[in-house]
Amino acid sequence: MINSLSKADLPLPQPRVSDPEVLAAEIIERLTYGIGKDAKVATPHDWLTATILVVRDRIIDRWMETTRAAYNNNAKRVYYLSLEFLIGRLMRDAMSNLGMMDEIRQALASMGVDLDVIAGLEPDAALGNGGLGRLAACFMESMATIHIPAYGYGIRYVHGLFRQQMADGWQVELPETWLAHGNPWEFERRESSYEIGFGGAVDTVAGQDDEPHFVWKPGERVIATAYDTPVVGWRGEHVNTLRLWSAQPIDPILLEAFNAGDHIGALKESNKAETLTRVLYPADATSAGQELRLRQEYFFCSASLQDILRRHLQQGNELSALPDKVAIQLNDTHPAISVTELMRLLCDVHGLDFDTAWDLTWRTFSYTNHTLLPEALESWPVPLFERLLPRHMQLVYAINAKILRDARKNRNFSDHEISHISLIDESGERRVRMGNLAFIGSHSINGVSALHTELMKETVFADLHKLYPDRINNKTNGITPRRWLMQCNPRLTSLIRDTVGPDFLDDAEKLKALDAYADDPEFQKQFAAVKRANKEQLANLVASRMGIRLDPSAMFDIQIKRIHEYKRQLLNIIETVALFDQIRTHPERDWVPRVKLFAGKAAPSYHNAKLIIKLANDVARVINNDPAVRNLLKVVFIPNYNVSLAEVMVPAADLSEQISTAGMEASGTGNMKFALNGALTIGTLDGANVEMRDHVGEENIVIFGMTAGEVAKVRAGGHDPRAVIESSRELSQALAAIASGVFSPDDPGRFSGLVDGLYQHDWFMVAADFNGYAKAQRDVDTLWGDNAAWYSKTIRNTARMGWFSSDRTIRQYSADIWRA
Ligand code: B1H
Repeated sequence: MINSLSKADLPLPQPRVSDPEVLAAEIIERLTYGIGKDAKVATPHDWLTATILVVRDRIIDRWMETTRAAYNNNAKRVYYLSLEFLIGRLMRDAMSNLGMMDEIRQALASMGVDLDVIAGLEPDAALGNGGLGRLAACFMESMATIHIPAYGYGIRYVHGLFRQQMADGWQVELPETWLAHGNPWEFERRESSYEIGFGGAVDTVAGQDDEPHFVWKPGERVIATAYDTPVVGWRGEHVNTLRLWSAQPIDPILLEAFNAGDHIGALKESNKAETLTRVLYPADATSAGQELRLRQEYFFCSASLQDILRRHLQQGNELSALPDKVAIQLNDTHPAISVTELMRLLCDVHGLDFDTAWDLTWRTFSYTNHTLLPEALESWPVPLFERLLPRHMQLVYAINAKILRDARKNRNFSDHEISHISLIDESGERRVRMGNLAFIGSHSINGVSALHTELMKETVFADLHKLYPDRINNKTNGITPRRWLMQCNPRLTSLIRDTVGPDFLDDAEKLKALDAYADDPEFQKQFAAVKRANKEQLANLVASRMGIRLDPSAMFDIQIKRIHEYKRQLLNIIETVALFDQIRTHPERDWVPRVKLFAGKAAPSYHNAKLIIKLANDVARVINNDPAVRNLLKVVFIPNYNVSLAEVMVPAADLSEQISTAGMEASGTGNMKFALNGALTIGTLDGANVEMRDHVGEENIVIFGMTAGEVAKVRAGGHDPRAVIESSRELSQALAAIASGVFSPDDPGRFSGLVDGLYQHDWFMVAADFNGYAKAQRDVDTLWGDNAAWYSKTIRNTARMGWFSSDRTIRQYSADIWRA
């Protein structure tokens, strides 16, 4: 009968209430009618799915309202294009933001189900490698929280980041299967699908005007289908969409081939299409450089841009209004091909002339750079680019010609400068520089910490910065306090609320009110009790997963992040070995009991990173089994680091290790999570550590080591690591022990290569910074001995970290870049 009603008369669904009894009834209903399970035989997974569906219903009401409001206001929308969204588990986040955690807990308990048990079964969606992907997830939550109409666009990888297992202390990679039990959060949108082409050729046809028109005839095509996940902000007021694309073949099966008996050949196309979105590249801060990666990048950019233009036009907007209604943020260069794709759509599909299209394009895009590491800067061999994306290659040349002509004519750029700003790197095999393409195609280029942004101007983008001096700006990263305080640390959240009231829940900067309690002995006691309980929780996890017992009264000293030489887990391990020596040599001294905790994944092809994991495990085995250490030192490498593990480790840290070689960590965000949760930071003046020092006060953070400027100077002027090592007895003895096989008696030479690297070049300044680091660690010991001083500092960290909320970061993007 719906046909006879006008759409305005359609009945609206009943608004949902969140009373435990109603919730319990709904969960049962979902179990029965949604999943087809009798409550009596439902598995914990069934309960999880039913609960998620009930929580999801509450989000959907708001989702529709939000989407409708953006449409009615014809609001400017923000599109965050990212090859990674490291979202982790969603259920707790959603319940907490909707304020229905206690009610759901009660509803489940009334049916004999433990919320914590089923929450622990939710897969950890690891569609990202590390900081860059997690930042995208924090940004999505903050954009919803501060009511910015936004879409995240990415890839729905069937396999996220690999599962890490330890085999005799070595990392082994296993496939991750987050979709094995289905994904109740997502909605497949078959109606939102687009054709994506690859290869083929470009035809030129004469247009009515003088300009030739180009028609790309791709040799291959696949379909991109959208899967939408709602992203709910704090207090559930605004819901945005994370739209992830999945690749499907145009013809699921080639029937002709099948009927001719070629059963494998009949599925070839289908397999090829599905391969496109099957796995996330596990490289972090390194360019993957494979054809499949370029295909992934183009696939998701093309689908996203077609979708964005469709929405823009469907609203009745003119193409000329694109920069007023659409802001597209490129999360690093991974989506940089979008610049040429938008040009292609505007020129070839919508018939705009090149100059008009270019003007709309660079005014619409903005680009965030996340690293200066040369190995991470993406570039594609011209022949590969040309074969896969022939039309885009033409556009690269056309854009390049326009920019270079202008630079030479109007700005008097020299040949040398021209060679640096060119989209084509001609220094060896010709390659397309994606960083330059993203820069030239954007009106804003931002770094992710103050230091990183300055270094960007001085190094990789020095010449482009000279050409466009107004475009580079800084947006220091942030973290969402919902997940990284309220949700992962409910004990601390309650204590803060009981002490200073609830204002900080809506504005993290209100945490400042805690400052007044930093020296209050009673509050210190409560703060310490929270830390202690969180440490017990982590100790339980370690005991149950690894069979290792930890003493929660020891200092928990934690380094968790991707394993990379520049992050210097090696420095931490070497210092641990030196400490081990000292404890055995001077058993009479008053050593502070410490637990050194590590976790993190290494890129599967990164040999030294994998060796560092093995070293951590070898050192752990020897130290943990040495009776002379008398439990004064324990070393633990927890396998399979992911968002959920971080949520347990971050609140339990006393000491946060942020010890990268200065100038190499663009920002870091783990550093912020720890400090917010009341850990003391030991760190270098790198990335956002510099700004953290400014905010928490230099007396409340332990800084050591060379500055970025000093590192650059020493690298240029010749560093003599051998002399440095030989002048430090502690360091040379620790290195000798590692190199000679004290920790690897089964293969004494296992680590000689790692140690040789330190003697020969010490690129990451491990030897150079060792003494400063070791001394800083002893200063930390001294502080630990003074309980009141320790908590006075750590409380001030929590109190002063509010500025690092991603709400602040997003407000800055919105005000300065998106103008949304
Ligand atoms: C960061 C990456 C990255 N920077 C290439 N660059 C990748 C590069 O798969 N790839 O090809 C993946 C990731 N990730 C990190 O971004 C920085 O190292 C951190 O310092 C920073 O905090 C984070 C967020 O800005």
